[in-house]
Amino acid sequence: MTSPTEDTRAQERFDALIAADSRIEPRDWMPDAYRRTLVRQISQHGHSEIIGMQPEGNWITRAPSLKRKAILMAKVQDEAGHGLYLYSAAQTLGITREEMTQQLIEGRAKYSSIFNYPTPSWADMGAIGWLVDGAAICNQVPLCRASYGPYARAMVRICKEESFHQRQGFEILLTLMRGTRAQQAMAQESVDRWYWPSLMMFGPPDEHSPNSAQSTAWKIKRFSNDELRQRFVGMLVPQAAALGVTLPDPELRWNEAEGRWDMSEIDWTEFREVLAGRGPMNAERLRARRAAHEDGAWVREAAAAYAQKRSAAEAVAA
Ligand code: FAQ
Repeated sequence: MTSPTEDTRAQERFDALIAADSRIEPRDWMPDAYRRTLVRQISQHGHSEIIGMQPEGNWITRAPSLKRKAILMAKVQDEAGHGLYLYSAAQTLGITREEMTQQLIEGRAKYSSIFNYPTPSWADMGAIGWLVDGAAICNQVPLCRASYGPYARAMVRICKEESFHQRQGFEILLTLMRGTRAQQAMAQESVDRWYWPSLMMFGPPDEHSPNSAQSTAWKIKRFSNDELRQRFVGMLVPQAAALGVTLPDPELRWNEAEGRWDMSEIDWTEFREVLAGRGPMNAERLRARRAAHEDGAWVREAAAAYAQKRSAAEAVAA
């Protein structure tokens, strides 16, 4: 038990570290609400990477060439790795990997809305890389400066890999856009489907973002949802022109007077439906994750038995 004076001093130290833009480390005292916010965000982020393997995993057996298959496999493997870094970062806050997995497979945890959409065409591999990884980078580069050390450090490595992913997606779309009319149409159709969901990845508009004020005060978030969405659109416009694809928003234009992009209203009803578990692929994503967990039970048992055998052998040798 700590005394009220000790608690006040700990809080003051925490506030001073945040004010000085220093990092909070796992051994440091932190308010319970800060810990809970980080567990929430980091575990959701980890779940997104893990569930995020499914839409692309769908194309590994059908990639159009051996080279494309190898690249796609490497990308999906990177996503598994990102999930593991993030789960490890969350574990430093006191939650176990098993708890996080249970929350996910029981449908109690959120993961990014974007992974509840289907991938019916090969061009979707390009659109996911260009738009989904592009949005992920925009959101995650500022998280490299998040106040919690293990999260910020995980982000540095993740962002390096995401920027490679984004380029490979762009290159898939560029190849299609330099191809036949049918390939160009496939690329455009895919961009039309992924554009709006990728804008939703940044979260609700600022005035409906309940967590933003506190997360910004704690320097977990450095920019608001709408600021990052604007930055993302600004990044896409010249890239879309280079690709020769049209962004599916007739209202999209630069507003010189206000220094921002004007755009059509995002369909927030669709966003809320996806978050409520009623998106096109929510049920399938959870079913597949649950099945993978159950199918992997023997691997976990074998690994635990091996670890026990090894530590028993080490105890005898010592
Ligand atoms: N989907 O008050 P806010 C990737 C929830 S990784 C689902 O604004 P906050 C890599 C939010 O959790 C993509 N839920 O919340 C890849 C909150 O609910 P809660 C994942 C969403 O936390 C690429 C409620 O709405 N990236 O793509 C979404 O301040 C390709 C109210 O929202 C991250 O997780 C959404 N889109 O801001 C992998 C980045 N948006 O928890 C494979 C880290 C909001 O109170 C292939 N996370 N919600 O019940 C963040 O930066 C923040 O958590 C935000 C949301 C910006 C997502």
